[in-house]
Amino acid sequence: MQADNKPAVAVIGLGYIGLPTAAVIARSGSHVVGVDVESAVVDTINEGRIHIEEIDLEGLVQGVVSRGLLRASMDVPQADVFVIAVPTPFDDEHAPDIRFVLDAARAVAPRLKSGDCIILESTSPVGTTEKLRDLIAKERPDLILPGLQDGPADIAIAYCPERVLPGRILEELTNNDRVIGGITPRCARKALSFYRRFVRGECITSSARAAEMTKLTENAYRDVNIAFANELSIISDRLGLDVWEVIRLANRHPRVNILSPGPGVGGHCIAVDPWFIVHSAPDETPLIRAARSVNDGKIGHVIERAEGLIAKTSGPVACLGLAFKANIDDFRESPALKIAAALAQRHGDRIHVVEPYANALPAAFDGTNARLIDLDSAIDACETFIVLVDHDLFKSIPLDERADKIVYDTRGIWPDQPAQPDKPHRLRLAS
Ligand code: SAJ
Repeated sequence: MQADNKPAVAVIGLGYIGLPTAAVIARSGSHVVGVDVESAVVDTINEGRIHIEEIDLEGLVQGVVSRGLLRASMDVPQADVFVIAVPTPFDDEHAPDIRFVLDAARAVAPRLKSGDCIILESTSPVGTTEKLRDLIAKERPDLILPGLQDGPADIAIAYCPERVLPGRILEELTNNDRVIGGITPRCARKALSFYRRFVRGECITSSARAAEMTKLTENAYRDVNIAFANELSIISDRLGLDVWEVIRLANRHPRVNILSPGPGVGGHCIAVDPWFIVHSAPDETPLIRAARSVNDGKIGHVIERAEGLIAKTSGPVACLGLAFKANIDDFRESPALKIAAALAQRHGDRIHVVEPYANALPAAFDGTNARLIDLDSAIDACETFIVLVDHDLFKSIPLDERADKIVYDTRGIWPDQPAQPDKPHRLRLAS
């Protein structure tokens, strides 16, 4: 414990969640050591710079590093609280891979002393926090661990999922409610006293298993609801209806709130986490599994519809956007990128990509003749527009600059797009 009674903290994993978390904790006055296996990441942070894009993060990191409250290291130090925020990917069979969590626990084990608290924040299948506890028990037989023996434990272990939205991470880290699941109620209370130092949202305590399931449930809920919207868009296309109008009208019902269809679901959370639930209860998850398949299937549907449009038109085609969602520079697991790259593979000479967040076309376009161009050039050169991402830049194109375009709008950003006589105007729908 520091002289001012604030806990010394180690944050293991300095990615999209770990780095902002480390910086926010440091801002509250604790000395934080961020640990990462990448030496380049460690060096960057120690220079007060950052290796990821997130609004306001660079200034915060610069401030806490220069005040000596945050430093990065490749080694786990001694600390009072250890926060683990490492990736939990899945393998080819969609089975969760918790290897990095267990590696982190192994690295923490030798540093533990009585009174310490370990908190896992990585999205994890139910039971992972107990596996982490079991690993520590093996590595440190000298310590009493929670839930294994009667009486007070030496170490508190809890699960507290992150819930932040990329692009709003700093605000949501502080203001969102947090679910804090202890292996025992004592563990939960210990972790609660830590989070209260920097979280303004409400902190609710529960068990580690319930907290693990809560995180998976949140993202599966969103996936299922987006799948409903995507299925509606395909039904509307079949029936010749404007899906955006149908949703707008249905949402006027006081208990209906349909999400937005799109070209598919991207990112590393919503398209991944539902599989963790399916994997742990394969026979009980037909709905969650079907949602995944509808959302993944939407990509192929959009490619097929776009192909039809390209076949009916001539001249250059502008694909608007590559990011997995609006106003971010993250292209990983992006449906927009998959669609634009598939079109480029088949019609490279005609495909022009507009992506304000890219300096060059990603590797998926290698070997194609597709070109990255700016929006003004696309407006001048392309008669056909395929909207794949709802970036503000695209939304702001006024009607008079696009009225004569043939538009396939998978995001519904231009509801005022006029029908063109002899042009397939229905393709402006998210069909
Ligand atoms: N999308 C749609 N239609 C919609 C909403 C989203 O097609 O109506 C698509 C987006 O375009 C994107 C994907 O879904 O491709 C996911 O985007 P998102 O903004 O819904 O979510 P993420 O992946 O950026 O962040 C989610 C959040 N979870 C929930 O909203 C339940 C965030 O709070 C989590 O912290 C994050 O996952 C995570 O790390 O788990």
